Amino acid sequence: MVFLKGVSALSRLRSRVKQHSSLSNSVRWIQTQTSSDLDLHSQLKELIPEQQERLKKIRAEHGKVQLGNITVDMVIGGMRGMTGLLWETSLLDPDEGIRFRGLSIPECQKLLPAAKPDGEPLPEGLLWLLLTGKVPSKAQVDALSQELRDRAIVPDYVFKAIDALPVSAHPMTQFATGVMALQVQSEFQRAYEKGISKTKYWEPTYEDALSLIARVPLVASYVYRRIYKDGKFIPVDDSLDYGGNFSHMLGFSSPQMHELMRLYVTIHSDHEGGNVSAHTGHLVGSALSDPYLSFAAALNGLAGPLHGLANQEVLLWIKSVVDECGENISKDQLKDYVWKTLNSGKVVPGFGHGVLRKTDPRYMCQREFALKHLPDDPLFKLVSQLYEVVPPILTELGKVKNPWPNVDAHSGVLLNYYGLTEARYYTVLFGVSRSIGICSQLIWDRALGLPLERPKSVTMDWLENYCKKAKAA
Ligand code: NMX
Ligand code: MLT
Repeated sequence: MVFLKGVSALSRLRSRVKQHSSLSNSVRWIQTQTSSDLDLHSQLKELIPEQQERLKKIRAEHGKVQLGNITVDMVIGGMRGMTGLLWETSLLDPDEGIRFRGLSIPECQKLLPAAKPDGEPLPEGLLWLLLTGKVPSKAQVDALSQELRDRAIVPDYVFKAIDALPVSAHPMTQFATGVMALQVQSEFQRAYEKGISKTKYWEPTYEDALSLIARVPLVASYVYRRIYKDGKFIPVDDSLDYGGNFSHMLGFSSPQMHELMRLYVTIHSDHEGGNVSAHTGHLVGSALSDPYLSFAAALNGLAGPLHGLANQEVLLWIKSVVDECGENISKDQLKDYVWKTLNSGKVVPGFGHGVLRKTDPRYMCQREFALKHLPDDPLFKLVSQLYEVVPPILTELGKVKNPWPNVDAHSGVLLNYYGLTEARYYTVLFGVSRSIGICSQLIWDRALGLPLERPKSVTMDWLENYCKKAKAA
């Protein structure tokens, strides 16, 4: 209760800062004038017209070029392999994995500014990269960190909306509810109601997107402390960066956990446009729903077990292995357990992918983190054993297109090692991270004037008739 009051006081204090927003805006404007290279908004403003021209040219010159054929398999099979979306911030190669604006994960680890020498990339740097396509300097990242801190204001009614739910509600339900309550502050909605011209849509979208990214760690940590720490909330530490502060507000102060959080948020931020959460955010945004509405919808997709909830499922499954067989499990025992899972009609969580056909590089960089910091952890050892045991079994099934581990196969054991043991919470961490990719693309969606998304659907009757006619012709 004492801490709840602390949070209320903090948000009241921040509301007061917000009331003086004209002052803080003018301060930001003066900074822009003297050192424009530090201001993300002004960089974007310069970039947008040239990218608008670029897209116009692509359409004018190549609008009728075919990108592939649509087959009946694709229509029935969840649109696999069907190219149908424009997504600027990242691109996924089936064999190589994700590239953020052209940079692989190891390249991001090398090039993006870190909190300490040879440290993990700061997520703010990735946000800058996703938005501008340019690797930021440390000074630019520090300026963006500060901007996010300034925007991290969460009104009390958001916490009250969460408090209206039973503590037993799933953390993702509580988190998505908090994000919906944040929507009350949408600048896009306000501007639209006032009749903003479509040429300016990107500006209030930028405001909402940056504010949303800044605020979700406060909402997410509130949910965590409410459910698992008797409502003893921890206020923001304004001396910390985005990932470090998120870890701090959750209650984890070790420098290694801060580093893990920076890496975690960076690698989970974006995975091109077709995954369920990104696609949902983009689809809902295409109706000109503001970033809060779009991102809340995306979170509801992320909460499904075949998508983001898989990280929860992995740790629960690993713990069920330990409960049944102990930590020193033999390879044969592990094989039997995997078959038992499959024979009971379940998937092996953390393995397989809709696009990837090799081990996910997000899995590999987490493995490297574990080898460096927790090589003797028994659960990490179990994850390593699974890497050997599961792929041959999934291959033997004959139908699994990708038997290799994905990002979710590894994240839980790292968090568990540093004391974040509550698996049901893990998807919320994924959600906070994904705000960076989805919101970055939403800004570009509005800047490029992308239209309402509306693919054609057909019925089974339609398919049968079409195929009969095609055969006869
Ligand atoms: N365990 C058991 N069966 C699997 C697995 C797995 N890990 N992966 C795929 N299959 C099955 C799949 O269920 C399907 O069976 P059926 O024809 O009986 O319906 C068959 O293999 C063909 O599926 P694919 O074409 O290989 O995979 P698809 O693209 O449909 O699905 C996933 C991709 C990720 C949904 C699937 O691999 C899966 O269910 N994996 C486990 C859950 C998981 O780890 N999800 C996280 C994905 C990453 N993320 O964060 O979102
Ligand atoms: C993701 O990060 O969104 C997942 O790997 C799922 C996907 O890309 O389809």
